[in-house]
Amino acid sequence: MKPKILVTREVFNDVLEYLSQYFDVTSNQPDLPMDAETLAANLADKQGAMITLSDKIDATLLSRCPNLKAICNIAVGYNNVDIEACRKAGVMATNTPGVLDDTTGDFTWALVLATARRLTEAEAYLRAGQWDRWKLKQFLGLDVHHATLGIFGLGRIGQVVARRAIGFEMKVIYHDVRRAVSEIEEASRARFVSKEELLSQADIVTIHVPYSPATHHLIGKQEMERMKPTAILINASRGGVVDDVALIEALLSGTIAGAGLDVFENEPKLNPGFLALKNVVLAPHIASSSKATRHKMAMLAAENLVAALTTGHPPNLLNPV
Ligand code: 8YV
Repeated sequence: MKPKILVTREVFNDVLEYLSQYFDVTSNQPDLPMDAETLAANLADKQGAMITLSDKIDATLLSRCPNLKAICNIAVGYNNVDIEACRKAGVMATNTPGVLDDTTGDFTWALVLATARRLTEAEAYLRAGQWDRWKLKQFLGLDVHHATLGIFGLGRIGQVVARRAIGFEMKVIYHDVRRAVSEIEEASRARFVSKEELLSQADIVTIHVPYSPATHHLIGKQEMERMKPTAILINASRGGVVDDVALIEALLSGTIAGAGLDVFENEPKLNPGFLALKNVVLAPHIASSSKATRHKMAMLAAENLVAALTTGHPPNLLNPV
């Protein structure tokens, strides 16, 4: 008998076909929302699952799934999974590192340019039929070329973002919990600075750190007050790294000039304060969403699941014992 697995969200057909060679697959192709109770009920008799960031895996859920051996996240970030609880329950947890760095880095630049040059604000004005004449001082924005880019987190995605900045002839500074090795600093042409220096010197602050209790509200009221009033803040990492209430206040009061956001606290129910603001570019957590990359992510999660349940050694194991 094939092991039973659950795929919690709609995935590509060929990924399901691949999984079906090894498993008895229950999949949520209609993509119906699954609350904690539905997820637990569906997982109760399964040995494995392919999940997304909306599926919370904690000790309570695991206690209801005695057969579970592997949880494979279709994401590089895994703050939706309690890794320690998985370890205690003997459940392997995996993620999808590497395959989405370039695509997420590209999208970060879409946010940088759209925010700096006020693209969505200008488009809304045009679509509303308000464009009656050319004006010299219309939608004056921030120059990206030759500006100072401040990167929080020079990991895989932060490095991609830094390398893209070379084309804009920018000065790149970064801050991280640990200083990067010199090869990475050279390839990124990035200089290590303190958190305070980064905030006060950067024209564009972009965040590329994972979410954890240590990075909760890494950027809050105080940090925004250290930024230049002309600066913009970009977040394509995780909601919760930025204090959304403080950000809305900073955008309203002119503490900073603008923000480009792909992620929010309490997704998908973002703070309605954002919707009333003109100086913010908003996206529904799509930074990794190119056709090719989302396919690679789903296939890598599937490969992790197959390896976990057939060999016990998935390539992207997060909780080795
Ligand atoms: C995913 C992401 O699309 O990989 C991550 O950590 O944030 C995105 O690329 C999302 O998490 C889907 O689960």
